[in-house]
Amino acid sequence: MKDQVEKLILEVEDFKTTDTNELESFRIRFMGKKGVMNDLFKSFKDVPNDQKKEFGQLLNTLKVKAQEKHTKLKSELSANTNQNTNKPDDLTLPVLNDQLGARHPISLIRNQIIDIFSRIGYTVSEGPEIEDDWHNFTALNFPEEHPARDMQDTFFIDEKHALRTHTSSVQVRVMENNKPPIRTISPGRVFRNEAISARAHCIFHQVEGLYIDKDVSFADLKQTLLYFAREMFGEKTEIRLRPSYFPFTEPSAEVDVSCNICSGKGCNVCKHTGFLEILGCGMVDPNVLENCGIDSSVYSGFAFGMGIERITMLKYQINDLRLFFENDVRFLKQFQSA
Ligand code: 2U9
Repeated sequence: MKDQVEKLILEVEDFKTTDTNELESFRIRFMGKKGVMNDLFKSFKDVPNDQKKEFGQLLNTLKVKAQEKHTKLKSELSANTNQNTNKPDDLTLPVLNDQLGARHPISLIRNQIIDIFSRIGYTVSEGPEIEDDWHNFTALNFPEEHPARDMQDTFFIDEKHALRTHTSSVQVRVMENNKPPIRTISPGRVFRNEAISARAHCIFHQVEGLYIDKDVSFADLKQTLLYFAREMFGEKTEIRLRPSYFPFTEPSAEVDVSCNICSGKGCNVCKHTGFLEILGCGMVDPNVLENCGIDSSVYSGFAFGMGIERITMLKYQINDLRLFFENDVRFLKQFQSA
C-alpha cells in the first residue's frame, strides 16, 4: 500500500497540462469525493499499527502535493486565458437579452390606467399608507359606528391610526391643500383585514379618481367612465350603471362593462350576464366637500374607485388573486414585454 502511495506522489509531481479539462480530471482523481485520496484514507484502518505513522505521513504528502499542483496549474491556466482575452470588449456586439425581467401585471395595468386618465388631464397624487382616522374615515363621512371602522375590517396601529383602507384618504389631502378645479387620480396599496382566498386579499391596489369644479354633473362622470372603459377594454365596450351606496358619494353607482370575452353574449367569465363589475362611483357627498374646506354651494364633483387586481384579472383572465402576491417567476415571466 505504501508503494501505491509513492507511485501516486510521483504521478502528481510529473503531472503537467495546459488543458482545463485535463486539470479538472486531475482534481477529481486526487481531490474529488470519490477520488483516490478518499479510498486511501478509508483503507488506513487496515494498515498494521506499527506502519500507521509512516503511512499517514505519506498520505499527507500526497494530499498537499496534489493541492499545490492543482493551485499552481490553475493559476497558470487562468493567466494564459486572460492574456488571450485581454482585449477591449467589442462594444458593437448586440446585447444578449435572454435574462430580461418582466413588469408585474399590477404595475402594467396601473401604468395603463394612469396613462388613460392623464390623457384627459388627470394628475397623479400619492399619500401615506398609514393614515389617521380623519383622512381615512371621518372626512369621508363614515359614521362613528360604521363597520369599516371595526377591528375586524381594518388594521389599526393605535387608537387614532390605521393602514389606509382606500386611497380616498389621499384625495381628502388633495382637497384640503388645493383649490378647485381638481382633477386627480390616486393609485396605491390599501389594506383590509380579510382572509386570503382566490377572490380576496388583505393587501390590494386601487386607483381612485376625483374631479371637482363648478357645474360638474353625473353626465360628466358617466362619459368619463365610458371613455375609460373603451380605452381599457376596447372601443366596442358598453357600460351599465346600477344604483349603490357609499358614505362618501351621493348618488352612488356600481359600474359594469360589457364582457370582453363574449362581447356581452354571456359566458362563464361573466356568469352568463354579459357584464362584469369593474368599479364604484358617485357624486362627492357635499359633507365631504365641506369637511375638506370646499364650498359645496359653489362646487360639485364626482369620484370613482377601482381595484387594480380586479381589472388585471379581467384583462389577462387570471382566476386567482393570490398569484399576484406569490411572485412565482413562472407566472411573472408571462408578462415579459407585455
Ligand atoms: C373622495 C370622495 C369620494 C371614491 C369611490 C368607490 C366609489 C368604490 C371600490 C371599488 C372596488 C373600492 O377597490 S374597491 O373595493 N370603490 O366603489 N370609490 S366612489 O370616492 C371618493 C374618493 C375620494 C374625497
